[in-house]
Amino acid sequence: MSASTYVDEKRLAQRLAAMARIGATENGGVNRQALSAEDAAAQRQLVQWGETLGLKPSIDAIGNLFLRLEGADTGAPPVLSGSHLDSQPTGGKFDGVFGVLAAFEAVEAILASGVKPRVSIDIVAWMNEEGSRFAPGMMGSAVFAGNRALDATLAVVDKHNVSVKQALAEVRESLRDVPERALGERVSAYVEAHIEQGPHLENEGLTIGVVSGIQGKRTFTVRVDGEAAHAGTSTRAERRDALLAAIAMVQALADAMRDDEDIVKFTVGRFDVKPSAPSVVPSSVDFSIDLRHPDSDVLLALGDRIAPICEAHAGVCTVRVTELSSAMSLDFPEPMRALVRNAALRLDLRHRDILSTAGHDARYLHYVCPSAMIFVPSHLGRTHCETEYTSSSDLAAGARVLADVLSELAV
Ligand code: HGY
Ligand code: MN
Ligand code: MN
Repeated sequence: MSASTYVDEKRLAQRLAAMARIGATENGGVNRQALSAEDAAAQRQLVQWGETLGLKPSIDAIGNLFLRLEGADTGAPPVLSGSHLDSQPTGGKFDGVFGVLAAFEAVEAILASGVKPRVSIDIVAWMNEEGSRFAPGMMGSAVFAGNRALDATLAVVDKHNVSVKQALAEVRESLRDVPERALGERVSAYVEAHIEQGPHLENEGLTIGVVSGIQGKRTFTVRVDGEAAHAGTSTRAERRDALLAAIAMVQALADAMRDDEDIVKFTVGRFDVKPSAPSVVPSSVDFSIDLRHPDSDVLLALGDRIAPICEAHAGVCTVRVTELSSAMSLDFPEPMRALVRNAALRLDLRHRDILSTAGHDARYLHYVCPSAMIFVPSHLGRTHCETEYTSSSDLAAGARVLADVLSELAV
């Protein structure tokens, strides 16, 4: 019998519910930001569950956590499957964690099927996919794939000036029994299950999305410097109000990025005003820009307009635009997509090809091995919010497809 037969919907739902209690928010969501105490607790929980199945844990220098089901050929590069355990500050119960626990469920199903895989299967939880505490996101997978330097990544700080290196040392302390593994070992394939984070599968009555690729994304930080002054005594002529300059920049950028088709995605999600005191003219503003487009040429051209637009609206202030990440659109290889499609067909699950407009760790694995993604529906497309929801049966369907794809790749 195929591995998917052994996928247990209830067990998967129970594990997801247990993870959702770690960092649970009052409104039914999750706050489990990268390298927080909650993130560490989730990782410990995963390692404990792995022990019950005899899986071997390991962690690499950037904090990616792996659980290995050893294959018969111990020298062969493993197949990897997973996603991330970190969340947005007001995140949902499924973004990321579903991919990790679907991989766990798939491995448990493969074990139950009695088939010993030829190559090892590593379940992986990538470090800091979301990029809310430490920017940019997908740090773990980018360092693993050699797209980002380890030292520069360890030096990134959060808003309290805590570095990735410091925060990682604390997580490492709580996982001190987990052995270290070399960074960026060879991988034979990667498959990531994830919620769609859009409404299309649900609207079309489909259960599985065969992900065709991921749209491109560029991220920036903008620093606007003015000068603090008294709100009552300083004249308009004297003021160098960083907030007013930053607002002018954001409005001009939003106008420039606006397209009638609503394909360009432009977001300023962080906007920090200093000193943020009611009677002080703002001295500085830091804000983030997240820009996405499926056409890499358009993404490049639009992203290159950001700095000139900011400079044109700086007025008496100064501005510095720094690009944090630049990732072009990508297509997953057709043979990998066919594995997902054929597994869905055999399981009689309604499916279609779909482009991911959200980013995922699979982006970086795509650069080092044949990669694929499996989507399951997101109710009303809600995500990066506390009301994120996918039914247990849809989650189990995604895990079944994953179990059969992993068996094909590893057995
Ligand atoms: O930003 C993204 O697309 C992902 O959810 N981290
Ligand atoms: Mn995610
Ligand atoms: Mn996310």
